[in-house]
Amino acid sequence: MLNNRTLGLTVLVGLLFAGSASAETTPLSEKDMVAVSFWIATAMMFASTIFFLVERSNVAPKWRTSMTVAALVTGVAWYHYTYMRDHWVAERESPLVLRYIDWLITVPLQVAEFYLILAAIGVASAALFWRLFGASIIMLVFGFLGESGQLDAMLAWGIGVLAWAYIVYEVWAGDAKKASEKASEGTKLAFTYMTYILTFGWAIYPLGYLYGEGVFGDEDLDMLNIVYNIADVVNKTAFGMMIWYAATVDTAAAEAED
Ligand SMILES: *C/C=C(C)/C=C/C=C(C)/C=C/C1=C(C)CCCC1(C)C
Repeated sequence: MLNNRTLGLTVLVGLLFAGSASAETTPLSEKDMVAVSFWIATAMMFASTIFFLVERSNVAPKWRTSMTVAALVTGVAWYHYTYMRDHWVAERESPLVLRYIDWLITVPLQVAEFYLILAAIGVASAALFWRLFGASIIMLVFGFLGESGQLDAMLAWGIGVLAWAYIVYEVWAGDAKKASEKASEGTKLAFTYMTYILTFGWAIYPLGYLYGEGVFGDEDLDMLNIVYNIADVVNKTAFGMMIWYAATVDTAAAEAED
């Protein structure tokens, strides 16, 4: 049987091997702030993955799956960031395809994370999961079609925003909010963080898109990438930290009861 520590170490070694695939990097210019933001995001994804895996064994068992999912989100992002940063440094061009491949995996994982929180407050259903999942895929597909120029950029943005707004509506207006009031302190916290992340954390992305389309002046791929990189750190690392914090609050409360 694998214990948590062995599991964590195995994943770490695997990640290091995967990362060495892109170890041959183009020199980094001190003027290239976008590249610097790619490097910082890469390191943060890596560090948070290790942190979530190790901390997993310090929280109550019912929170462990959430910690695992948080680690998968940052782990998958870490893997893609090692390539995205090279793509940027070598080409000075947006790693559009890599970015969307990453989101196509990490966004559904995040939806699964939301689902676990909704399940903890007792309002989750398979139908709700599929609605959130479906809306998130529509959002990403239209974002990709718009950014890659296969569809009118603003039309695609509008459809993407509608799909996102629907997700926001589901978590604010559904039964979840009311049901969460009866939940434990930690679960209540996790639910509140989730609503904030979905509303404010996810809002950073459609803003970054507008920089790329030149809505705020010239088309600005530097700002597009910096904004997306910040958004990823907020939504993946910081959200994972929030889940971890909620889990530790709940774990401490359960221990005090014993
Ligand atoms: C870890 C990656 C995450 C949480 C990515 C989230 C991405 C979004 C919330 C993207 C949203 C977009 C819209 C709301 C409008 C269309 C353009 C997108 C795809 C950037």
